[in-house]
Amino acid sequence: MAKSSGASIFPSRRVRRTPFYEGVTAAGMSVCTVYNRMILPSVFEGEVYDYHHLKKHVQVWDVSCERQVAVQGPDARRLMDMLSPRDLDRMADDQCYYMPAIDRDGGLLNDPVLVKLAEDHFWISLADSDYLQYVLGIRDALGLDVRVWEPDVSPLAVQGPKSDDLMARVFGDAARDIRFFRYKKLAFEGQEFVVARSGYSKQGGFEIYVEGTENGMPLWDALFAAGEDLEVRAGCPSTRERVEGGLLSYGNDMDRSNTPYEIGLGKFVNSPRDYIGKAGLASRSEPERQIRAVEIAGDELTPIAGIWPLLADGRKVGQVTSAGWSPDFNTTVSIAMVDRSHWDAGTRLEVETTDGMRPATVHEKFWI
Ligand code: THG
Repeated sequence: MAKSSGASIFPSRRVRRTPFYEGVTAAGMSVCTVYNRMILPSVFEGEVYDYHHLKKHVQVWDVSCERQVAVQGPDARRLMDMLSPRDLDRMADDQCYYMPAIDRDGGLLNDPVLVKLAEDHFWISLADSDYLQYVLGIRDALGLDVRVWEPDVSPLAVQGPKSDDLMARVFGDAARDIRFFRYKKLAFEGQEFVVARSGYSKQGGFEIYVEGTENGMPLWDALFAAGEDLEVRAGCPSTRERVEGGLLSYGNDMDRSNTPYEIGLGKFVNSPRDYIGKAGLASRSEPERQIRAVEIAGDELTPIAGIWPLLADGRKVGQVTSAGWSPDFNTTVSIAMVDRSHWDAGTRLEVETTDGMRPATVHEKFWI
């Protein structure tokens, strides 16, 4: 008999609830995970239902767990210049940058979105790792005059093809004019929020950086009231959709053993400054392995939890780190780290899944 997975999470201050907790519970959150020590919904109606709905309509996602590290003060830019491999000189005042965060050796510590609020004020929108402590350590070691803290800011994502219509109804037509990875400060009930065109899906959409826990549920309710005829639903990042799109997940697809070059972010290693890790990275710019899209043959597999080894002639040449059945492409799509010797498009491999060996093929590109 299959083991029950019917356990629930014990209430605790260590596992934080979000400002939208009441909303996601009422909307039928059926599975959740923990990310940056905060609840992150994983499933509402069902993984396949949620996936199709995301691609057809519009969803509101509680991604509060994308916590911000706020960096503000006279030395804010000096601190960011130490942390960022990406050149910040041309970053506009209303811009967001996908930024590899690295240690001295070039090992990845996080892959945040950096939001520039002002010359002396940034938010680092984190993936799942305790990067705040690293930032504090660098600040204190260098004795910089800058405040570093976790503000009461909780991103709420609006994703899907009808995102523009829903956002225009709640924030006005100005939302439609926001460009990719840019933001505007838009008002809801007298409160101004940073609203960016970004998000962890390839379906288009926005992220509202909701400041003030008390503002969470009024905004949540307004989005659902305004979007009824758009068939708005509560949603969350979809593993299959983000794997189709090649969106990486820190802790799954990469960790400190990887460099930005290995995960395809070499293009974001371009800062002229002497940032931490510059020398370490310099010797690692020709990686021996890299992220690849890999198609796995056969029918739907038991979900991955951990890694699936990739083999060529019985020898390990990589590992699959994220995978899921794609209803639209009628195959199992995956993200893998593959050795140079076997990373060319079309290379045929074998993957040791939870359900046994399966044929696998390195794809030219991700699916969407
Ligand atoms: N939004 C915000 N914060 C976040 C995420 C987010 N923090 C955690 C996590 N997601 C960080 N990781 C990513 C991974 C991919 C992208 C954003 C954050 C992403 N990538 C696009 C792509 O690869 O196509 C665009 C990258 C670019 O070229 O600029 O969007 O989602 N606030």
